[in-house]
Amino acid sequence: MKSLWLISTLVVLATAEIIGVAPENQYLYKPAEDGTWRCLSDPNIVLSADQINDNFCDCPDGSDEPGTNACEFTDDLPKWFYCANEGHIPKYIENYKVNDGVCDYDICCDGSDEYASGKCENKCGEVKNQYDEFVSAKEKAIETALGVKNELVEKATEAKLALVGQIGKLKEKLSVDGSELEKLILDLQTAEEADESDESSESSWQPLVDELNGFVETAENKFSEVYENSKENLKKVSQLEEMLSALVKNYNPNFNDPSVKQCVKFFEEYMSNKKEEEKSVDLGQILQPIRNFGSELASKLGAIDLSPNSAVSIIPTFGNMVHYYYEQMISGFKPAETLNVLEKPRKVSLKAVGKLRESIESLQKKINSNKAEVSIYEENMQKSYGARDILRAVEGEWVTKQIGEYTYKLGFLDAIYQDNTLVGRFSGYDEGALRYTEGSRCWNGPLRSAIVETVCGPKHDLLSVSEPEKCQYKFVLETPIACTEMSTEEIAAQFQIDVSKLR
Ligand code: MAN
Repeated sequence: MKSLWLISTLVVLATAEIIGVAPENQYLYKPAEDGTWRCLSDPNIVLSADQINDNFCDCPDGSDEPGTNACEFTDDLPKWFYCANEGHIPKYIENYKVNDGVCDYDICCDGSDEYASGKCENKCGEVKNQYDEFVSAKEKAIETALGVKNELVEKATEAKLALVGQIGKLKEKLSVDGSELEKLILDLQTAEEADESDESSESSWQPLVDELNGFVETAENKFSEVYENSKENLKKVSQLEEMLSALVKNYNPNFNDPSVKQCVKFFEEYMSNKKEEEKSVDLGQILQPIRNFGSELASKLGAIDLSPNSAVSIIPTFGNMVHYYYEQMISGFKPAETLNVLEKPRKVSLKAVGKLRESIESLQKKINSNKAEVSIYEENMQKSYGARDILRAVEGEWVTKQIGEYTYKLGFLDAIYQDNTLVGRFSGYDEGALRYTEGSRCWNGPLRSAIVETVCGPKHDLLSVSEPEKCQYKFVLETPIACTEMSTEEIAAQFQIDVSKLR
């Protein structure tokens, strides 16, 4: 009964149009004048026109059965049935789904895939509504997401510019510091050379120092001799004074001797004019300043800075040193004042060399740290952060979501964690996917790693996670980063009918 219905239906359709064939291909099924028809890929096989859609497969390419499932659907020779879907979008369905008792509204909303039973009523109106809603919602979402993405692009551009600026500034500093360093090194060389020549001049002073020491010794001896003589003379004067004192005390004033009287008068005048007895001075004490001066002068001569840059411009001559010594002696061995040029010790230049070294060291440290910073930034500039460097905009951002038994945390340019287990560290971004590698080792397995596929959406959201291989994870992340302009066809391709909502 059913097959009778099928045949009669097909006959009716045959006169009008070939079922399962799109209007633009109907001409391929036009029979010849003599009522014959040839298989499309094998024109040698001649059939009669009523063998088309007779539910028997005659042509090897299956072209004689576009409206039935009589010819087998294979991967290398798929067979498609055309659904007109009047009022909505025409589509093709696999021929094995034709008249299989299932209403495939996601493809044939008009129910024509079940034309034999006629059990599937046309729902293209409802499906179209769902589709229109989906498309407009999707277009809106894409628009919003693209807006967010544009902001991210701006942020990324700013971040990159800031980085370029930072590198520029650091390089400028490096160049200034580099010149400063060169200058300091030159200064140091000069100071060290001066120091060396100072040392050599020190040795050239040595004979002079030796001569001076000899002179001091001779002077000491001579002075001791004079001192001893004067002591002897003082003793004689004192004896004479004693004798005259006895005369003054014992002479007879009644005895008129003018010579004696004049002598007594002179002596009394002498005694009254005489200063208080000078304290006796120890010779060692007197000689000590001479010795001190000698050794001080010798050490100062050794220490004097005679370098070309030295502040010491007057080099003492032997003559003025002798003069100094003489002055010292006659001024009661007071500390030296006249040769204060000798007060300029070499320590000043040593201090300057030390200071220069310190400055060079700290400048070198600064330069090294700035160089390291520049190389980090330059390395960063080389990294692949996607078109227009968009990932720079999400640096430091994390997306967290509980999926199944774990809480996943994804840091864009950082790492992914499964609870506290490191799944991987960010290692690159290409073909729209983020890669994370070098995670913690899987028990008896490899280091954990992940691929994060991105799909367009207005916000960042982890949609799913799977583990296709042990400890190798696949995440699906919704993010504006993945958004691009989409054609209506591309949006339509994403539409999936919600059969549960069909009345
Ligand atoms: C943990 C998780 C899993 C992983 C096993 C491997 O349980 O990281 O994802 O498969 O370790 O031992």
